[in-house]
Amino acid sequence: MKKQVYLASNNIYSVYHDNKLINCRIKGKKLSTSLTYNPIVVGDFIEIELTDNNNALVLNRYDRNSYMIRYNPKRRCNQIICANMDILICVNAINKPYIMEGFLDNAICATVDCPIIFVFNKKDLNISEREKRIINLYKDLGYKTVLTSINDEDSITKLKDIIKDKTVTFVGPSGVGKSSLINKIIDKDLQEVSEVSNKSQKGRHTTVTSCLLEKDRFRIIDTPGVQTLLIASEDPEQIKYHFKEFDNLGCKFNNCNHINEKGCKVLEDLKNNKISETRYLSYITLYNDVVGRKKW
Ligand SMILES: Nc1nc2c(ncn2[C@@H]2O[C@H](COP(=O)(O)OP(=O)(O)OP(=O)(O)O)[C@@H](O)[C@H]2O)c(=O)[nH]1
Ligand SMILES: [Mg+2]
Ligand SMILES: [Zn+2]
Repeated sequence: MKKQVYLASNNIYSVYHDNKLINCRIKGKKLSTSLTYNPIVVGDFIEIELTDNNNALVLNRYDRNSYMIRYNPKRRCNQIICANMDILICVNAINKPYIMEGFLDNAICATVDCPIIFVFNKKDLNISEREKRIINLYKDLGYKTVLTSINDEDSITKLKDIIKDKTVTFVGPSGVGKSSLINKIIDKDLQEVSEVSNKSQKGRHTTVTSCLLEKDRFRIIDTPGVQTLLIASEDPEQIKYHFKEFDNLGCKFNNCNHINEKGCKVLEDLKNNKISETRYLSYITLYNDVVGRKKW
């Protein structure tokens, strides 16, 4: 039987069978298809075999249509966060906590084979010039951006229109309001939410495991807040292609990495303010991250 994973925790994967959640475990120790340490994530489709009414064995995992991936520094390997979504919704708050620019760029790099949309939540709070500039930067780059507040019905309707009839994943730092938005969209008090600390302005990591929630025309994966989203280990020479404003073909040499090469079109565009300094800085940080990691 082919099933989709709704919850994944401690190597137990929950799927719906006969309208109830049942627990699945991997048959044997490892899935042959897995290269990351977590072989199955929420959103994955798996082939299962029932062992009784409440339990099943996982026989296989189907190929993913899309996924989100990051580097896990503790385990020193890549980690898949979620799979098979139609849209990745990167949620940030315009205030409390304020936006970490690098996070947005890392989220773009982490999203494989599906579009990313930026939601800026808590628009009822004061917005600073800095936050305005950041939002406009991503809008001008061509990313869909939506400003929301759980207290503003019109903005929730706007978000609903974008995500209905699709499977979407909400990712973002802790405390930005992912679960609050989901509660607004799906059901009043489905997901636990808690206040951002006044002192540190950080969230309290209220959501601790990812889960797929559905109601009517909405299917949303809620994920725990992530403070840093390190780029997955890949060929450092590929990172430049995640930056859509980089004129990779306009460079003198087709293997240019836009770091200190003479006649580099990207460096020229940077000098002429055609490329934002913060975006370029993000690129260099990501590039050095991956190169540095390869050394040890
Ligand atoms: N002012 C304001 N506060 C909001 C809004 N949305 C959420 N909050 C508050 O922000 C706090 C954090 O919300 P959560 O939904 O728990 O945030 P989260 O992103 O799910 O956090 P984690 O589960 O820790 O990743 C709560 O106190 C919410 O009431 C909003 O639109 N405006
Ligand atoms: Mg949450
Ligand atoms: Zn170049």
